[in-house]
Amino acid sequence: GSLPPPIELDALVVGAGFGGVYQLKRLREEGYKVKLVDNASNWGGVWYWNRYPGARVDSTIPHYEFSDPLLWKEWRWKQRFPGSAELRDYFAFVAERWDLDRDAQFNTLVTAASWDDETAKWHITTQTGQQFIARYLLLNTGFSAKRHIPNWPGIEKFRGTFVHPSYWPKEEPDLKGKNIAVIGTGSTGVQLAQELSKVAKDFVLFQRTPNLALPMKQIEYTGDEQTIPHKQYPDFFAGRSTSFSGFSFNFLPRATFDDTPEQRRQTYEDLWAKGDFHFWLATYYDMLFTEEANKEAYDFWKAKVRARIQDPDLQESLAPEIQPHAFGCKRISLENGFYEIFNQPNATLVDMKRTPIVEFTERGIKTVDREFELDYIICATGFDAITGGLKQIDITGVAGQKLAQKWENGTKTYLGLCVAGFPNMFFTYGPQAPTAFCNGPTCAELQGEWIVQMVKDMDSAGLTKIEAKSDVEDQWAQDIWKLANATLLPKTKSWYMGDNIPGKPREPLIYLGGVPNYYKTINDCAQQGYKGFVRA
Ligand code: NA7
Repeated sequence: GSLPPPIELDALVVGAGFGGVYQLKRLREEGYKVKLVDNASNWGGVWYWNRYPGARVDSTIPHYEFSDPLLWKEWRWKQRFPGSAELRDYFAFVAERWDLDRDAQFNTLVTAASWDDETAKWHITTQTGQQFIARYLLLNTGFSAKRHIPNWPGIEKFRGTFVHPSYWPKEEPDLKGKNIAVIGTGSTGVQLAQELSKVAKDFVLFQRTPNLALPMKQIEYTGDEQTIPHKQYPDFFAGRSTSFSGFSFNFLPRATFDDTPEQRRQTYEDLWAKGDFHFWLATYYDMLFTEEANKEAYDFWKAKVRARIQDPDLQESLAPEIQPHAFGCKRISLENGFYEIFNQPNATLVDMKRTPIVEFTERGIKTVDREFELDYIICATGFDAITGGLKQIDITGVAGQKLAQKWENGTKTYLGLCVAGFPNMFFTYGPQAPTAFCNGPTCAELQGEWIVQMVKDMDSAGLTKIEAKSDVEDQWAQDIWKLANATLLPKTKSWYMGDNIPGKPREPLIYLGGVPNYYKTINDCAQQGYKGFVRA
């Protein structure tokens, strides 16, 4: 049949995770006509898609929730690190309390958006050809909207089930007693391994790089009691914008070797005992910046982990004698019994550095030295992180310029919020912002609030078009490199640097100056009349 006429809006919000939810709520509150669309069938963003066994956030509660008292006064979590299903329940609760459903349209994939300079509006097209016309295009597509599956030879030959965990079937497959392989040891692979090694007949984990994982220290909440008392919540939430990584904790004010070996050991032990990301993001301030400090942390980590693994070969694969990469410069996962898995007789670790995958076969996976017969292969090989989700939308800016083309040889943004040549388009949790080094809901609120204020300021000034200048964009890219070069991240292969996708430009995809500096920078810009932007 014929398509309905385009829907005219003040803003189209793309993405139903924390970022999009916050913007829909706030912009509507300010009186704007807003719609939110998402390719998923419901709320949750990453938590809609990632429903594989063991899927769980590794930020604690109450870091990982909205700061609105209307919500937290009523909502009760069951775990300190909630699982995917509980997070979806939370989103349903938020949608209900904030009355979001009436402005959401699910099962709607945005495929293209094109800027019309004459009217200063975006024309947005979905997969079904539906059109939206919006003054502002607000992309909250997260950092993992585009899956990555390596092109190993023979994948199509495999007769069993092959799945990327972010496409987990809604109808839970019966994995009990099956032969199961997981490829990849990022957060997803670690979480899957913990669950599936318990139910599989034979379980095989394919590891290319060891995950320098830290003990999660999960807590079950039975009654009203949560780790942080409610009366402390307002201070707690306010504190997120003063922490390097958007949590309630921060780096210690002293350097690793300011302490005596005795004091240092005690400090490490204390951080370790707290679980969570403390050993990563609440440790000596020089850990991510100097090799000696980093190695000291690694050596402590290594001794702790090796003590949990019986087999010396496995010790060497999982916690190598020689530090494999800078600690904390590749995403650390939080684990629950991960290192004990391989003490079980049904579990095998394939160290792909020693025995790489040669090909997939009808029956399973062939490495250089053997073939594994498998029923399930779960390809936990991650995402074209941070930029992939934006580049896969066909976005056309001023004078026909395409976003994907503009970013072909390197990412350019201003403030990690927008792009020169693409007026009135803003994104959260995207490239060159604290993304992934900032707790998600923290960034959703800090960046989201900035965007809402910007829209309001435009209207009170009677302006309709806001666009970053290209010289400030070049400067921002330089700043991003400078901040990164002060750390050990550029020396480490990771998706933070674009290393995981063949052919992707190698560059720091995130802002490493910490949340407080970032927050100050974007707020200063606004206060100085949106310095670096042309507004008309
Ligand atoms: P990640 O963290 O990108 O992990 C992907 C894993 O897959 C990682 O261990 C990779 O090894 C491995 N991988 C990727 N490509 C290959 C190839 N070609 N061969 C062998 N191994 C490969 O994705 P996750 O889904 O686990 O986590 C994503 C984020 O979600 C996570 O960081 C949190 O922020 C939440 P590598 O380390 O590159 O050697």
